[in-house]
Amino acid sequence: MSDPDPAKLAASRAAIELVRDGMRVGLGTGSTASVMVRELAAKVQAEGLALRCAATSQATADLAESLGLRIESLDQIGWLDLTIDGADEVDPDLNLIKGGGAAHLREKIVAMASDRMVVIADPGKVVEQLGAFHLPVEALAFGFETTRELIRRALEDLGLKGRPILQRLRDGEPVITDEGNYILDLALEAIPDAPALARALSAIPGVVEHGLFLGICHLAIIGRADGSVVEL
Ligand code: ABF
Repeated sequence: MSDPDPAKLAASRAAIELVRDGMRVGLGTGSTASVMVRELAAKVQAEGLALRCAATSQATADLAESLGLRIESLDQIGWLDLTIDGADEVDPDLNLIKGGGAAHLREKIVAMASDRMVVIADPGKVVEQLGAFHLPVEALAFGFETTRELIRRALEDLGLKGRPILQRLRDGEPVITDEGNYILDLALEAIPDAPALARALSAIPGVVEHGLFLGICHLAIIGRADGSVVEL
């Protein structure tokens, strides 16, 4: 594997300093979380820590297990002390957009099952207002076009620009999540009232989960290319 991005490495190293022997830890998804999982596996081995870990995606579970971390289901562990995950956007109040990696459903469940949810990111993820990044919405395949239309109408009611676009792989096939659902990306440019949008999306029956994480994150560790970090 090539050398990890220094900003992601700095954030990851600072975050795993929070991990103590015996902790129950949620492992995030994405390239930043992958760097953290590698660092955590090295720490566990070097310090002989006993951890119980739950993963937010099959990809993360596979990576963690390949590095010697034992993954259990969230229900086996029950509750977590700490979850460390990436994000697509972080605002000054620690509200997030997540789900660019199509894993936000499991990520949100794991985050909300944690005493502490810590985001690791590089400075490019820090924004004044959420919304430049496309907001992912996981939707059931059943009645998918109805769900898309209901989302479109909800956006219109809220005066938001943008339309729901089915997320596709390079070969044109729809992205299918770990739970077998589709992802709709909402290209909104800006989200002036994130709680109102979150409520409207959650009220649509075919919406399984959206990527707005409001009031869930406790700490964001922003790594910089020079190896330093800032905390939000
Ligand atoms: C997960 O991975 C997601 O919720 C977010 O979409 C993405 C961030 O990925 P990366 O660290 O690769 O930018 O944390």
